[in-house]
Order: sequence, then structure tokens, then C-alpha cells
Amino acid sequence: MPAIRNLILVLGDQLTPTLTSLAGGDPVRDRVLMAELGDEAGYVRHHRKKIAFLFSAMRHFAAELRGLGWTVDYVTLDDPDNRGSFTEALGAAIARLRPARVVVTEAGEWRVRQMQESWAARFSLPVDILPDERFLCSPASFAAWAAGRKQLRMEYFYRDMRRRTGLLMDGDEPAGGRWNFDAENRKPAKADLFMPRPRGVAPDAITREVLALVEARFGNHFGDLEPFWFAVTRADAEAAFAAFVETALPKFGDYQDAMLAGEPFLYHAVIAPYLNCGLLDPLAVCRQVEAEWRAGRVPLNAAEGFIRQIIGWREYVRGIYWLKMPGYERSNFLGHARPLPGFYWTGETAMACVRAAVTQTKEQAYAHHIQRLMITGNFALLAGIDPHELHEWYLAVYADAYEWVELPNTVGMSQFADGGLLASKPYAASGAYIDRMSDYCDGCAYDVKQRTGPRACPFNALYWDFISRHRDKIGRNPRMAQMVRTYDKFPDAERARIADSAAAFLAGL
Ligand code: FAD
Ligand code: DLZ
Ligand code: SF4
Repeated sequence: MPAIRNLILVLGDQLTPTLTSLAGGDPVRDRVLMAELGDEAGYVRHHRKKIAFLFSAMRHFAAELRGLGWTVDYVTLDDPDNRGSFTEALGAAIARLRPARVVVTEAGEWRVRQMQESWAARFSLPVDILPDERFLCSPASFAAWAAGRKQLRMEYFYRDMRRRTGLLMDGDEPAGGRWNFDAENRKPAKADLFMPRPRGVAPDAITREVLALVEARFGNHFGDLEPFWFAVTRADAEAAFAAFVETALPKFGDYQDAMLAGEPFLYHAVIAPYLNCGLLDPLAVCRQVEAEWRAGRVPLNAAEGFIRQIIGWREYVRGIYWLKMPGYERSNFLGHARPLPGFYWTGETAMACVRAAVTQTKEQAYAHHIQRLMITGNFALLAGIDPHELHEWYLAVYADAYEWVELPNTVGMSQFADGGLLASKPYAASGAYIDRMSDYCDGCAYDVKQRTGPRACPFNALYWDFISRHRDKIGRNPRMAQMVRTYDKFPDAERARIADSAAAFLAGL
């Protein structure tokens, strides 16, 4: 047998055949290593559906690579020699195969990147760490953009990305004469018989085997394993995206901020699990969406809204992550320390909006952005939940969650724990916002119109209590200063009732 030249370790979120580590390799002389790892499944206790999704997608990707001529050493979770960590899996493979060098594409998470950087010394072998070119903006390029700016506003980064990619550009000008159509994207939705559904896939034999493995090994993790309908191959992920483009994209913009009881997906794409593990390519999906608009099949506010999420928000939060790690994960500007309430795991609360968001999270490993930001995130912000505990919750419960994308969204956007680096103001809202954007309040035990008292919507007293508690820290923002002034105009007795209602509710958590 010829000597192995490069041992290429492919991580679970690197399921892309054009990955830099594979693109420079040679299927005849090199060997690919992939491993299902107890440490990766357990560093936070990931949702069982997420683990099953990733293991099945990894197994299908190994088959895809074999089809392309690669030899893949694939270590399953139940392999008796599996010791559970990237470092041990790599060490065992090096001992077995004696490669001349190790090649990896840089890990998405700081934690794993530290491991990668330790391997050359540990194994006395050259280790090439190649850039991850599936992203459109490298950490270095983001740092250059950020250097010298007082505020790192997503909107300006996004405009640069539009210019760089040429997406939705007419020469030097944004298509339609505006960069951003967000103001048109705030319609509340109505229940509709023709509501689109994400395209699901029945589990094949590989997925069924993984489901049995996850059932046996991760019984104590959160979340329902079945029904399992995620795509686990590139072809099925592409078909799911095509179905979204056809059935939901035209209304994606209009209803981006809407929420409806019993409608977990609305007009969202449900593609983040596929993008983040490498089954879909971010630039390719944006080009497809632009083509739909140019062909007159979707309105500009939908195409622009979608493309902004990907080349704007997705790239921007990754840039912030690498700019601020390590340390960002411990941000706690508002000094919040309350433990995460148990209903984040059970859904057992009388608050209909929180119950709906948590229940569908348990069932689907999915909630859309406004549920994450304005229901579970907003509640935690108002209630003063420890942002690190909340971060671990978000990282565990969603099929699309990886620290590089989850952490800035949680700590920065949703909890204002970085002091406003990412968000211009805290995403804090009372029940009135939830009532305007959803139909949850119609079926709730609480009354959204009442501010205080036992039947009042808890978001109301908690909102005003939050404004009062943090007036010194948030009052510099003009929009928050306005809320502080409103609070100050409440009669003394009303302010006392707000404090009492908030305290009584929090004491009962
Ligand atoms: P759509 O609404 O259809 O949007 C299309 C795509 O745009 C998404 O698939 C995603 O790739 C991208 N996108 C949209 N918003 C964002 C955003 N704010 N940041 C980054 N990408 C975005 N997204 C993750 O991918 N992983 C996470 O772990 C994650 N954690 C979050 C935690 C909190 C507290 C919040 C407020 C948001 C989080 N998001 C996360 C962002 C967003 O909620 C999800 O990307 C989105 O809900 C995924 O569903 P979708 O594919 O249907 O998205
Ligand atoms: C999230 C995850 C899980 C649950 N399991 C594995 C695994 O068994 N093997 C693997 O290679 N990757 C897994 N991952 C993804 C890794 O955690 C991911 O590659 C890092 O988070 C990226 O830095
Ligand atoms: Fe949520 Fe308050 Fe509406 Fe109930 S009344 S659904 S708690 S916002």
C-alpha cells in the first residue's frame, strides 16, 4: 500500500466537497478522516434531532466523498476504539496511517480552532490549517473593515458586501435605488390554508440507524427525535431550498417579523442547518434568489431581505465572533445573573408565546428569528437571565446552532450583553409588540392590555422594570431615553405597582 501523504480531517460542519482541505488534496495519495464524537455531542447537551441530523449528514457526506474516489476513515460513535474527542481521533488515525502531514480547514469555533493549533506540537507533524472559503468575508478582512470604526453597524458592512459580491447591484447603485427594504417587511401574518411548509425527507436506512443510535446514547438530552424530516444530503438540501424559493420566498420579506400560533415556519427558509454544516453554499443560494427577482418571480423586498440575512447578518456575526473571541462568551454588560427558568426546557408556562416557542423548539429543533429574538430572547433580557446560561441553551437547542453564529446573536443582538457593540439598542419589548406581530395573546391566560396585577401579561411589568433598572446603562440611546422619560411620567403609585408586579413574577420563576 502506498504511504499516505496527507491525512485530511473533515469536521462535522465541513460537509462540502470543495472545502479547502479537500480541494488541494489527492484522493489517491491522501486519506480523509471523519469522526462522530461524544465530546462534540456533549460539550453542551445538543438537541437529539440536531445530533441525528449531523451524524446522518456526516455519514451521507462520507458516502459522497467515496463516490468521488476518496478513501474515508469514518469513526462511528459506537466504534469501540472511539475515545470521543477530535484530538484522540486524530492521534489514533496518525498512529494507524502514519501520514506525512495533517491538513484541516479552520474550525468554525474558537474552542476547536485551539485544538487544531495544538496538534503540530502534540503529534510532531506539520499541520496545515487552511482558510474556510465558504464564507464571503474572512476574519482578517472583517477586522480590517472594523479597524478604526467607533460603531460596527451591520448596515454599512452589508453595503460593502453587496458591492463586493455584486449581488442586487445595478452598476455602482443598489437595485431599486435603495439598499434596504426592511420598513416594508413588518406585516403581521394571518392564518392561511396555503401556508407553505418546508420540504421534508423521509428517513432512509442510514438515518434510521443514526436515529436508533441517538435514541440509545442520548436519552438524557433535550428534544424530540421524531418526526425526523431534515434533508441529510446535498441533493435533498438543494431540493428543500428550491421548494422554499417556489413557495415561500415571494412573501419572505413581508412576513419576516410575523409570528403565528401553530405555524412554526411561516415563510422562512429553514435552511440554516444546511448552510451551517456545508450542504448549501451561501453565495449560490443568494445568486439563485437574485435570479428569481431578475426573472420577475419574486419582489425586490423579498430578495433583498433574504440576501441581507446571508451576506449581511450571517457574515457580520461571524466577523464579530472572531474579532471578539476569546472573552466574548463571558460578556455581561447588564450584570444579569438569574438562572434560566425550567420552562425553557419543558415549555410549561402560562405565557402562550413562550410556551409556543419552546414547544416547537423541543419538537423541531427550530424556531424562526423573531421567536428567538422577541420571545425567548426578549423574555430572558427583561427577566435578567444570566447571558452565559442562555447562550448555552441556544447553542444546544437549535439544529443550526454553532457558536460562531449563535453567540453574537445571543450575547450581542438579543441580550445587549456586549454593551451595544452589535445592536444599536436592546431588543426589549412589552406585550404590545408581541400582540401586534402575532396571534399568541388571543389564546393566553394573561391579559396583554394589563400592565400590572396577577393577570397582567408578564412582559409588561418586566419591560418597565427593565427600563427603570437599567436607565443609566441604556438611557444614552435616544430611543431608550424616550422610554425612560415615559416611565418617569408614570405616577409614583403606578411605578410602585410595576416594581411589585415584576418582583412577584420573578420570585415565582
Ligand atoms: P430565514 O429567516 O429563512 O433566513 C435565511 C437565512 O439567513 C438563515 O438560514 C441564516 O443563514 C441567515 N440569517 C438570518 N438571520 C441571521 C442572523 N441574525 N444571524 C446569522 N444568520 C442569519 N442562526 C444560526 O444559523 N445559528 C444559530 O445558532 C442562531 N442562533 C440565534 C440565537 C438568537 C438568540 C437569535 C436572535 C438568532 C439566532 N440565529 C441563529 C439567527 C436566526 O434566528 C436563524 O439564522 C434563523 O432563524 C434560521 O432559520 P431560517 O433558515 O428559516 O432563516
Ligand atoms: C456539533 C457537532 C456534533 C454534535 N457532533 C460532531 C461530531 O461528532 N463530529 C464532528 O466532527 N463534529 C461535530 N459537531 C460539529 C463540531 O462541533 C464543529 O465542527 C465545530 O463546532 C466547529 O468548530
Ligand atoms: Fe405572551 Fe403576554 Fe401575549 Fe401572553 S399576553 S402571549 S405572555 S405577550
